[in-house]
Amino acid sequence: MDALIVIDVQNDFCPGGALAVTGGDRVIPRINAAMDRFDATVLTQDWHPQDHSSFADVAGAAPFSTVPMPYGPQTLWPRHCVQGTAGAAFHPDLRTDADIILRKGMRVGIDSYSAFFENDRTTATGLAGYLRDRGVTAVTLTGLATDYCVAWSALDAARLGFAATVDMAACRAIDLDGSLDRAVAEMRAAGVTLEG
Ligand code: VGL
Ligand code: ZN
Repeated sequence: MDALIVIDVQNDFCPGGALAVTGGDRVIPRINAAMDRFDATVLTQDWHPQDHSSFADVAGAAPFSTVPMPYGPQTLWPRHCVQGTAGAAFHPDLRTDADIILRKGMRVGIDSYSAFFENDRTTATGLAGYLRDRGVTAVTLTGLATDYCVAWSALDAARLGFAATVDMAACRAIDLDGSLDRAVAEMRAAGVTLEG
């Protein structure tokens, strides 16, 4: 069984949003078309409380700077995807007739880039169990952003034993200080297939 995982195609990551990814909305037609070709479809939604510790204004430091957290270095972001806001909603053109919608990043003290684990890389979201219960052995990842939530999800999928593919044409990157090149190298080294 093959699953399509669509990461964080939300207004705040699209043009005009609080943490806009260049061309973020351009991935939508390809993702919508792909949804019919998979046995299971998963959407994720970055879903932060308003006082989330990854927000630069909460931490009192510059956006895109890095601070130490108990679980490791954490990049600080402009406030984005606050629970229940228009920015946290899926882009209106995205198909939302998925099998499951997984929200992540809800805990104040820890970020969650990956759909599988919070940023301590050990606290599970439950997605692996869901996929295994559905008989899924292979996952294709799409969405935003290539170098953060997509890459971390792909690396975890491979680590968990799923055959992992990233459809690069259905992703767009933030690309902060070489983060895209690093993410691509890490994904290749982990055996993730990059296509598109
Ligand atoms: C993301 C930064 C902060 C992402 C989410 O979806 O890639 N990036 N929160
Ligand atoms: Zn976030």
